Amino acid sequence: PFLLNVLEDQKFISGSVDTYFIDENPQLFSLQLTQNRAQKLLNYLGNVLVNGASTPLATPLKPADIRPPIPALPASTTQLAYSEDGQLIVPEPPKGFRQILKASGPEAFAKAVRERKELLLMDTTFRDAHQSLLATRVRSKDLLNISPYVSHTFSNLYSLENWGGATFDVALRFLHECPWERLEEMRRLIPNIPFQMLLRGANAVGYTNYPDNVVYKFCEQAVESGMDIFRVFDSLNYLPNLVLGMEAAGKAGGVVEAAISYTGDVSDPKKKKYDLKYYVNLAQELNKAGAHVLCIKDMAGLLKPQAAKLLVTAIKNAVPDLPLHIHTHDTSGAGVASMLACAEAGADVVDVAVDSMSGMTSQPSMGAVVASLQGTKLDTGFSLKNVSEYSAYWEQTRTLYAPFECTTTMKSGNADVYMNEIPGGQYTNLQFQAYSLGLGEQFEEVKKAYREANLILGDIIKVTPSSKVVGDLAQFMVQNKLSSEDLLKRAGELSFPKSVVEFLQGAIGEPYQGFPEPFRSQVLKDMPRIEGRPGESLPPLDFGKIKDQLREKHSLVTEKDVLSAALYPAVTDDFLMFRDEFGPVDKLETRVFLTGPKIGEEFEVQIEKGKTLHIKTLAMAEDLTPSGEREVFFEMNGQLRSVFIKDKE
Ligand code: 3PY
Ligand code: ZN
Repeated sequence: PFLLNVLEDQKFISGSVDTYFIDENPQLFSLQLTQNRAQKLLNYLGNVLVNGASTPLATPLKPADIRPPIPALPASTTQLAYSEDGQLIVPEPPKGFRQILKASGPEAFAKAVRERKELLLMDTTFRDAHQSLLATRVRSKDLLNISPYVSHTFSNLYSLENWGGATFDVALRFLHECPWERLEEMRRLIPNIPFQMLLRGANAVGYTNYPDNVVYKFCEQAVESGMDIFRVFDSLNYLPNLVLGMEAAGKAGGVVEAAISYTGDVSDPKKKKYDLKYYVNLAQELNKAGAHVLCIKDMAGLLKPQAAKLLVTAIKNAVPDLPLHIHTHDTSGAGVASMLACAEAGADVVDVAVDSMSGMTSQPSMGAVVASLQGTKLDTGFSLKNVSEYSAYWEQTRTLYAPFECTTTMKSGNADVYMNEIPGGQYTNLQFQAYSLGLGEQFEEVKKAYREANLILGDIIKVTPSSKVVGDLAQFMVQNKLSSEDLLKRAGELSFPKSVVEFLQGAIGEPYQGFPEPFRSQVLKDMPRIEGRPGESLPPLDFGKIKDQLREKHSLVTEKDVLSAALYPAVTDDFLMFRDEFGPVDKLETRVFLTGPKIGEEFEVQIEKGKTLHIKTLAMAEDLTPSGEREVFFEMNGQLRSVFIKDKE
């Protein structure tokens, strides 16, 4: 309060006092005052009301006008409560695998997992499920609301996948929230379950290879912010890239879960390139390189039950000591059957998403796997009652994200994925893009072209970012009406998408059995080529320089913002600008964040512990000011406030 008085003092405002103290101690006068942030939020709300959503909405569907009920904690525990200063008090949850990890380290954790006879589960609801079904748009607020419940009810999970992949980029770019804060907040509410992230090897959580020091520093900060298990993959299964990511995760103190991206079909003798020998050999290499856990990452959902049995058995025989964790997508509809086959064959952990966030391009259903194993030696120990309470929360929460629903276009799974091999998240995206062009039938063409593009590129592993290369080439073929034959004939004269050219140059690594020739030479001609691991030839990034540049432009810049900027310079710059202007928009409810409050609506926003704003939207002026602004009126904590918003219409 004293600080506010100073800032509001007329003598101070007029500048007639000596302000050297302020100049020399700017941190004491940070603009992050409650008043200030509240005003920024009103500006945000005014903006959405006057100019519409601040984040692009993919469909005209509106978020539901509901507050999803949060299930009560188990009856034996004290329920959630707030302390006098508004801090959420969460009773201590049961111990989980994280306690073993923290007390005894990654090797002991892996050993405990390996010794467990029952099947363990990773819940992907907080990451891959919404990345696949809701365009990665689930906000921190909705994750945090259900976090205490997860911590208390699902304490026996192997892990909760809640970070990495596309969530980092989308949080900053579209949700205007800091991914690091999300991680730290989830950690505070879930101290017992290991957190798991998806690390794209040398691409970290981006789409391109970064200098090594970026990947190392990223992992270090992730562990410091609460991350435990790093699922490290490379989009070409290129060992040097994988090893770089593994070393970065391991050095940071994380559990190294080394992932083999799966493609083809090991149960089909006609598919020769990626056979059992290929996968077993890679598993052995990853074991040698220091993996604590092995993973089969079936990003497109191609692992049929019969193939699952063969693959799990072969890897278990070759590397018996490491836990084996299986990831899949349910695109074809065979996901539950495959995960059961994996479990039967000796896999230690499988991935599931809670029922209402499962199926189609997401993971197989948690409830279905739990129920299928009840009473068997692999029984997961979870209760269907808890799974269904958790599912009910997500069923409702999902309706807040109606503008991003994949079900606008996708009505069922489709076994054609075995032919086109499109990864889950990309499958949804490509279908959506085709439909938004008004051409449902275009999706059929894109899928056919995707298959052809993959063969032109040499039948490669397809997962972010190599999947984007194939997708870009497929769209290029469809748009320019090029058949495979045309494209190969005219390879020397066509102007290919940038991602395709860079892939052929070696910018994301080397594909198994090399680049496709003569296609590569015809496209590249005398363009430069990268030999070996791309990150090796990139100069280290100067973090100090980035920090200085950010501090020149933005009011509050943390070490974590510097890391965000190292990965996504332009996106982070926009994010910081947005935060400077509009404050903590992550604290708004999802419907209000996306489409703004209704006129007359009253709601609360807790901007920090003990600081709750009571806001009522009163009215919007009908007329514009001479400078084209519209006044929007609010009541905030009982006081009338208004903001002037430039009307962009
Ligand atoms: C990602 O890289 O985000 C993926 O989910 C790949 O499967
Ligand atoms: Zn996935």
